[in-house]
Amino acid sequence: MSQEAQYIGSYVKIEELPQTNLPEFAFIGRSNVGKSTLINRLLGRKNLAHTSSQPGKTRTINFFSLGQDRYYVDLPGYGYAKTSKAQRHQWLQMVYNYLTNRPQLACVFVLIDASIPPQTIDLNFINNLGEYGVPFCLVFTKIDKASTKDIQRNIRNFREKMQQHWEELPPQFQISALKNRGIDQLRQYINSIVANSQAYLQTSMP
Ligand SMILES: Nc1nc2c(ncn2[C@@H]2O[C@H](COP(=O)(O)OP(=O)(O)OP(=O)(O)O)[C@@H](O)[C@H]2O)c(=O)[nH]1
Ligand SMILES: [Mg+2]
Repeated sequence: MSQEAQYIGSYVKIEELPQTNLPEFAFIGRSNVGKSTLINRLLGRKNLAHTSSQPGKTRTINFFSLGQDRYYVDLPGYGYAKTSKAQRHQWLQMVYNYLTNRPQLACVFVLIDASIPPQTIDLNFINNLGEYGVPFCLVFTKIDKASTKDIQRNIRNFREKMQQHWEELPPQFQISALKNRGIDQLRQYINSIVANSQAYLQTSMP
């Protein structure tokens, strides 16, 4: 099967999204955490998803396909200081509407910057996902950006903070999208979900 990467489209309304039953994998996290960079890695392309050193680059729900069996969905990040109240409100509506009303959504990857200590905004976002019952995985990223000791301490502290609210922690990955580290493990995890969803579709056919 071809593994060709394609840009499908950019959307602001849930009703406009592609109507297929392909499994979707969405990437969310603070602005500038590296969502678009990671999607490019998974697609094997340099800048199909637009990246920037300035936060607030991705503003819409952007769909990409890889091969013919999945979509990767790039979302605008949260926590960008220069957004107005109205823009923040619009973001909340658009992103939560997508995350809570999309049966095709197989997994949400929440990106956490592992080069800095735990951020309340990330913990709050994750707790909200829990309240809405949205399944997610954690992707600790930018592991190239600090010493291994600092990275591991930040990750340990983040897990400890999460354990104050969660009995069980979700699957976790440690990556550097910039240096191409940990990407294969993430890709394998996604591939296994895609394979399972194909098996499910086949067995549930009339
Ligand atoms: N050191 C390091 N930098 C990274 C990594 N991933 C992304 N970056 C850098 O972080 C900056 C932001 O990357 P983007 O992929 O545009 O971030 P984003 O999360 O899509 O940001 P928004 O679209 O604004 O929400 C860019 O300068 C990237 O080169 C990484 O793993 N390590
Ligand atoms: Mg982006």
